[in-house]
Amino acid sequence: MSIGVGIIGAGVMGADHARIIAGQVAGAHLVAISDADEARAKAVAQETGAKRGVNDPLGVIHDPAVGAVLIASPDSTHADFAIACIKAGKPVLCEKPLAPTAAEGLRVVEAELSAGRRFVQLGFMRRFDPGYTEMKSLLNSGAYGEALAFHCIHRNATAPAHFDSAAAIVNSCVHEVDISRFVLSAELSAVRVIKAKRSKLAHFDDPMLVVFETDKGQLVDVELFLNAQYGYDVKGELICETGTISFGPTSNTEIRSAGVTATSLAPDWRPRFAAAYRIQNQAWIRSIVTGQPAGSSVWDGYVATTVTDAGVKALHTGETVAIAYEKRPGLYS
Ligand code: ISE
Repeated sequence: MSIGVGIIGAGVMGADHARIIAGQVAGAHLVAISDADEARAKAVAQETGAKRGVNDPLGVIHDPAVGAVLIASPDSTHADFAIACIKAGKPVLCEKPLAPTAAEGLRVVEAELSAGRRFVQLGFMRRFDPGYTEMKSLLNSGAYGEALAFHCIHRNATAPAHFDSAAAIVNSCVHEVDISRFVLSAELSAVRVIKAKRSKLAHFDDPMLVVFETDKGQLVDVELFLNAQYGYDVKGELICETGTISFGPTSNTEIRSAGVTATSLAPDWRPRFAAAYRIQNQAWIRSIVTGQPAGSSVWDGYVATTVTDAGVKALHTGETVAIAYEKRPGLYS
């Protein structure tokens, strides 16, 4: 059986997902791609062998040949499209973040609760990255004692022109929020944002240090530097009682020349997390067949936006902000 996939959004991530579904995922085929720019949808459809490229997101969701929907449209549209899919009874892989704010994200939780089952997998792809998954299983082995702190580095070469300091937290730091909850099996309970000296090459507060406390008393510190110029660089180092755990270089090829040893860095997250995206998308298709949900849930998406709401407040006030959540419904236990 092959599942017909419809994609909403044919931008950077929509096009990347289309290529992954078409070329690297078993048990699925592309049916339709929708984008507000119909020419872009048609171009991606033609490149990836999808039957049609359109500007009709609801038409794609309701197309009987579409058995599952991948949402990669602008962040502010994720929640409404996810709710339309839940109402249509279609499984969804929704790019992060679930919504720009927790209040909007909660509407998707409520839609799943009304439907009585989970439909949406959130695209926090790092949960499928071999580096982070091994880090989590090494921690869980108990061989290094308890985790005490987690140092995270999140650097982009350049940030898009529409980004501001809040977007750095809502759109970029949200990855660290989800992955630290995943690795530490803990909830984030407070957040503080410290601004560094601003780079002359940045148009918002960049770099920043975002410091979280967890409900287990651990610290998670995130260096966010979205105009680092030199490339895309994500690092994580877990500090445990008897050792540290971090992942190695992501390029296997090392060049030694002219007195220098070099490994290359990806220009952005797509090559850096190529394995994670492929494994994630395959896990999504498999979960539709088995009925066993995979990856982050809508609840995880709501929690992440609750944390980033608090992060934006901490950014504006300079204070440490406590984070409070709704009660977790049984559907997500
Ligand atoms: C972007 O939207 C992503 O999701 C990338 O993974 C992240 O590293 C980048 O900072 C975001 O802007």
